[in-house]
Amino acid sequence: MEQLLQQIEQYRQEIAAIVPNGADSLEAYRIRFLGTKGIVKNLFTEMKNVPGDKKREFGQILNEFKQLAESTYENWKNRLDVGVAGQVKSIDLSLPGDALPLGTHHPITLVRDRIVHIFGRLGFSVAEGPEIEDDWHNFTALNLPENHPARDMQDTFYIHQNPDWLLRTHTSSVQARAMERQKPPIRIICPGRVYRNETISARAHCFFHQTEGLYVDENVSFADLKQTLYFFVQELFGKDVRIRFRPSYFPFTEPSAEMDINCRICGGSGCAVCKHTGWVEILGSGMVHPKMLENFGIDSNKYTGFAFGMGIERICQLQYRVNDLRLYSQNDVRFLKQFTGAV
Ligand code: 2NL
Repeated sequence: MEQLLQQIEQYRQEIAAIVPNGADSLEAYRIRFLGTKGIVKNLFTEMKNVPGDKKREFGQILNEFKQLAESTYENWKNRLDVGVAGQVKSIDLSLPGDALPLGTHHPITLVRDRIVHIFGRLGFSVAEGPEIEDDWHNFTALNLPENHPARDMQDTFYIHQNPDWLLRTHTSSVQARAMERQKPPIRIICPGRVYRNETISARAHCFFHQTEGLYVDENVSFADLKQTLYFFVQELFGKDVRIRFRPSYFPFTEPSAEMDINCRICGGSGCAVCKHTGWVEILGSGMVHPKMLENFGIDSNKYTGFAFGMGIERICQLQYRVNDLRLYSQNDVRFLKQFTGAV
């Protein structure tokens, strides 16, 4: 028994040191260790000489040794198959190389970049800001009063260390920072990730993506808002898209309106996405509240502005028919590789 164990240990060291330099020497290794008259087989025939109470222990050692010999063989085989040119006879150097698989853009990235590109052509530039915000930029400056439900712990992630800090709940905070920083004319588009304290399901997630836009200058009117957003959806969905505006309410705009487009999924005949109305909401918008302009020292008698916000996941759903929000963040390659479209 003692002798056998010593012998196995020697074989182990031999296997660890082995470096086959081609198919022939790998085959020699296979015959020596794994062949029908090879070392592994021989060791197993020794089983009959091992005393009964040691058989179990020795059997285990033998099995481990066998696995080592086999996996070493497989590893070398794999390495040599794709290995250094010329070492293995089976490699035909005249064959074309393997194509490198190309990655794809994430659908959120694709849609975000399309949105940004369309507004870019209208003279909007991209603005970004921090995802960890303070109360002023995320709420107070945007005319959200002290006891607004959005401020509730139930809806907003606050940072433990400092109750003034939170994860931004919309990208409006980026526009707030822009108004703080620069004087009109301001024409910016603000894409980014936002956070809400929601239970994750097919229809809700604790983080998602928005694009908001802001245009402040002299003589900016509601007609500018309508025409800009109409142009935007025509570029995104095609010239035949139809729109309608419905009155709405946001604390930071007055008047406010939500914009619907005719359902691209069913073409208006009625489906689950448009809830059988033929229309789907795609964004909220309005004229920037004068109080907001004044919050940033912008003279609301001289300047007016419009603003809008949309969920990127929502637009993605309309373009690609993704029906479960969780798919966007699960990183399942089977999902991701389907999005090969150009930006
Ligand atoms: C929606 C609606 C909206 C805004 C966002 C905004 C930002 C500033 C000033 C005024 Cl700094 N308005 N943002 C305005 C109207 C609607 O979003 O449904 N978003 C997903």
